[in-house]
Amino acid sequence: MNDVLFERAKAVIPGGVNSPVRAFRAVGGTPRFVQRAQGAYFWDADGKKYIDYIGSWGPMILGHGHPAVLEAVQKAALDGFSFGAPTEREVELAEAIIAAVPSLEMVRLVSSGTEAGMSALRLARGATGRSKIIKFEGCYHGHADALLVKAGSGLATFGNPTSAGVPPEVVAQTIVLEFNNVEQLEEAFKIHGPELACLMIEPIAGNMNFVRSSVPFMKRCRELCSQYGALLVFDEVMSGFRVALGSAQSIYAQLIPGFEPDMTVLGKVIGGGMPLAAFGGKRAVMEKLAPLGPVYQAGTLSGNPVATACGLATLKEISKPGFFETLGTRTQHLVTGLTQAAHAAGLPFCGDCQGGMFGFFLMEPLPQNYATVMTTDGPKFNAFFHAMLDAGVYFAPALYEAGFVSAAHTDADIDATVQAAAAHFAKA
Ligand code: HOZ
Repeated sequence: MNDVLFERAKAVIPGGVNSPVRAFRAVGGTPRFVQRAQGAYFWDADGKKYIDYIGSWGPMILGHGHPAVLEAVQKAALDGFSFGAPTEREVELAEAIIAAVPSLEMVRLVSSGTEAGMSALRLARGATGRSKIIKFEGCYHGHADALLVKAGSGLATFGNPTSAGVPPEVVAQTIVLEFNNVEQLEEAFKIHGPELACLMIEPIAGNMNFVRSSVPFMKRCRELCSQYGALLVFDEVMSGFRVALGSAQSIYAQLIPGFEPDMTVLGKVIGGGMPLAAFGGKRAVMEKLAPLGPVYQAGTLSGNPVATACGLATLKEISKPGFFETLGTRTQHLVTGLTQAAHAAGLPFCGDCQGGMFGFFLMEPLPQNYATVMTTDGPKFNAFFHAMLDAGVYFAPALYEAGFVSAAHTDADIDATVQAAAAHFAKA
């Protein structure tokens, strides 16, 4: 049935998918068409059950169909799908986001991570009156033109890190540097510092698998942005409310006294699986946005009443005491289990995780930048991916994507996953 659906899809949708990584092109085979999902599992069009480690690429932190979220969404849907006018729920969600992330004084709600990143960039340029920006190789900030240079995720998967259709003049102001390279960073600021509107970074890069910014690197990013008046923009679409309630920035704040970014881009978890994202920062910057200021940004579905209900119910659940401790322990259990299973078979393997987000590499040691991530053995990963898929375990169908554990995953799910991996490693 998956094959039949894929053939039908290919006739009417480019590549048969509405987002390239879903197509299984990198790993080969037929994408699984999802029929329904519950908790930590989904069932494909053939009725086969999978343990889901994608969770819609991050949003489903509570697992699928959490009763409190379902109830909130059902109630909201009865009140109306979309009004194009403000609602109390948008205010509540903005308040909840700000309460959890101290660097945020104001946020604007939008519908997708791409929209949030693109709008944050325009605001950074409008607020500073500067044009140049720094981004890092392997970091993906959505598919807005200016940010689609040497990006990770689907672009890395298909070996084409800069998209066609992006005019050179549009990216002429985008400076791309190596992730975690302090020397290059300092050099770039020396040359371009006074012209830089912002430095945009995924603090924990989830679009080149899972690579953390080192603490010295992050510290220098902060210092140099402050010194030259550029805004430090954290893209936490993946890591936001996923690695900790206060997002990745709360982890760096524990390691670097007084640390905070100037602006933050959020998505995924804050919508709980509905199309919802946000960008925010200090009041002085955010008040440059229309209707208060000269930087234009708008959206018919922004702050959608059903999406905000879903996001609010999700944030309420993940704010409960101990939520991230339990989730973090379970994710660590998975990464440790997979690592031990590979090592027991004499294979190189390493992984890292934070909260409910993880990555693993069929190599050692842990990569620190995109170039090293790119040296991973693709065919080896593909064999692993398919063995796991056959065993009913759904990891991302691409080397360059992070994975996600939800609160619905049980220790038994993790053990079953590790056992399936061990069986594969023993034969590999
Ligand atoms: N850009 C997403 C992965 N980092 C893929 C989204 C999707 O295919 O749903």
